[in-house]
This record gives sequence, C-alpha cells and structure tokens, in this order.
Amino acid sequence: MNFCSMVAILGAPNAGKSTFVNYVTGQKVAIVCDKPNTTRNSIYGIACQEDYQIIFVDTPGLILSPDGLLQKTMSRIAWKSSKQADVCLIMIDCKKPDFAVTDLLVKECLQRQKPLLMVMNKMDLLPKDQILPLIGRYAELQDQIVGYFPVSCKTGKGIDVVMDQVKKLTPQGPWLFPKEEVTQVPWAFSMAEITREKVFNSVHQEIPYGTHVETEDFQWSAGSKKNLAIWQAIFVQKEGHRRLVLGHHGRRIKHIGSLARMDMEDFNQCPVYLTLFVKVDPAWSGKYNFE
Ligand SMILES: Nc1nc2c(ncn2[C@@H]2O[C@H](COP(=O)(O)OP(=O)(O)OP(=O)(O)O)[C@@H](O)[C@H]2O)c(=O)[nH]1
Ligand SMILES: [Mg+2]
Repeated sequence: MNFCSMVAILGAPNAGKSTFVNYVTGQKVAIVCDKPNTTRNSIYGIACQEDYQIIFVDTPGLILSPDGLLQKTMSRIAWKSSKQADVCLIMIDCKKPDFAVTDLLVKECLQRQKPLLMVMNKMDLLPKDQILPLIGRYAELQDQIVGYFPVSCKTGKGIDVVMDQVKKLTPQGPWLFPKEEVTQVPWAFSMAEITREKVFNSVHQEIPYGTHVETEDFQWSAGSKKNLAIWQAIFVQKEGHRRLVLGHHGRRIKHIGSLARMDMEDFNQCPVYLTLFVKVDPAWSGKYNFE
C-alpha cells in the first residue's frame, strides 16, 4: 500500500526552508545562504520512507510588498505552492520571527482548510523557554493548527517528529515520482544553482539579487574515465557589477568557480571542468521563466 502527499514549506525569507528540505531529503537539492531571498523557484525535495513518498516543496521566502518583476514572481510562486499542497508547513525563525509574514500565512492556510504545521526553527540558537511566547501568539487558533514543532534544521533535532506528523497526514495514493528521484528540477538548473549559491555568498548589497546563472553547455567525456565539462554564464545587470563579480585580477570569479566545481564534483561523482563567463544583461529578469 502506497502513501503520497505534497507539503508546501512556507515562511519569511531566511527562516531555513531550504535547509529543512535538504535535511529531509538527505541531499542538497536547494541552495542555502545567510542572505534573505535566496530561493527563487519552487523546488521539490522528495523523501521516500517505507511506503511513503513525501514531496516537500521549497518556496521563495514570502515578501509582503514585493518590488519589481522578480520579487513579484517569487511571491506568486510561494502562494501557488501553498494552494497545490495537501499540507502546509510554516517555518519560523525563532531567533528573528517575522510576524507580519507568518500571521498572513497562517490566515491564508487556515482559510484554505489545509492541515497546518508550525515549525519553529533555529532552536539551537535560543533557550527552550523562549519559544513559549511565540506559540502563545496563535493560542486562539490552537484547535485549527495541527501542532508546533521546535526544530533545528542545522542539527536535525526535532525533524523526525515533523516527519512522523506529516506521515500521519499523508493519504493513501500512488507515488508521483520514481523512488530514486530527489527533485523535479532539471540537472542543468541544479548546476546553475550551485554557482548562484557561491555568487550569493561572495558578493554583497544588491549585486546577488541582480545576478542569474545559466548552464549554457556541458559535455561528458567520451573515454572510459568519466568526467564532465560545464560552461555557465553569470548574468549581472551592470558593468560595475561584472567587475565586482570578476574581482581584482579575476580572483573572485576564480574563487566562485573553484567552490562551485567542488560541489558539482560531489553532486556528479566525477571530475568537473567548469568554465564561467560573466555577462552584462540589464533585462535578464524579464526573459527568464521562474515557474
Ligand atoms: N543556527 C541555525 N541556522 C540555521 C538553521 N536553519 C537554517 N539556518 C541558516 O539560516 C540561513 C538561511 O537558511 P535558508 O535555508 O537559506 O533559508 P530560506 O528560508 O530557504 O531562505 P530564502 O530562500 O531566502 O527564503 C542559512 O545561513 C542557514 O545556514 C538552524 O536550525 N540553526
Ligand atoms: Mg531558500
């Protein structure tokens, strides 16, 4: 007998949604950064345990007043995922809760009559007694909320309890993906995301938000020894940003490339030759389909 459900992971930017999805799948399906608004698409993390297939949908952090095409699209993706899901999981950063976003999400999820789990993340950063005031905020909705789950997505503490609860809410039904699949996004996209994560971690202020990475080409070796060549373009919106991404004497792009290459070797289990180009395209966000 098979069981299957789709669980939308919703919350404010930086709450730890992608870290959660990586933890439950045991693989890095989504990129993680300490800067907000890292995730731009809906990314499935597919976890299979015994007869259960749970599709966790990582979503962009919700922004209340989205500014510009990219942010508006990101917010739309988050709302769409919440509509399609069987279960909603709202992730809260206990250390820095964003109540404006969380209140709105709670209201919308309950209106849609979805089972709602409140996951209080980053418990490793604060003493247990500080979590009670956070739970008290939704006291009058207690009967409608499935439960509160203190976790640390970094250490994994408490996540087994969330998994057990999700399984209880999962109906009988056919699996939607083959057992070995961990995400729905194309491989070339995952490779581009690896590089985008390194760019996000290496540059600051508005530059990461104006950056997009595309895998333009790749080639597997023809010989007996498996290896892989990948060519990617990092799009930025201004010439000044291109210079910053390149760095003095190209040092920054070299560093980005070598970190990305190591992750790609890990992902593909073979040597990788990565070539990066930095290109200026002020209008890239208008051309790119995020959904
Ligand atoms: N200390 C601690 N840090 C965490 C935990 N979970 C996530 N983080 C950190 O929080 C930051 C944001 O994590 P992400 O998983 O990228 O957050 P997100 O909710 O996906 O963010 P967006 O994609 O921007 O919406 C990263 O620096 C993570 O390492 C946790 O349980 N404890
Ligand atoms: Mg994310």
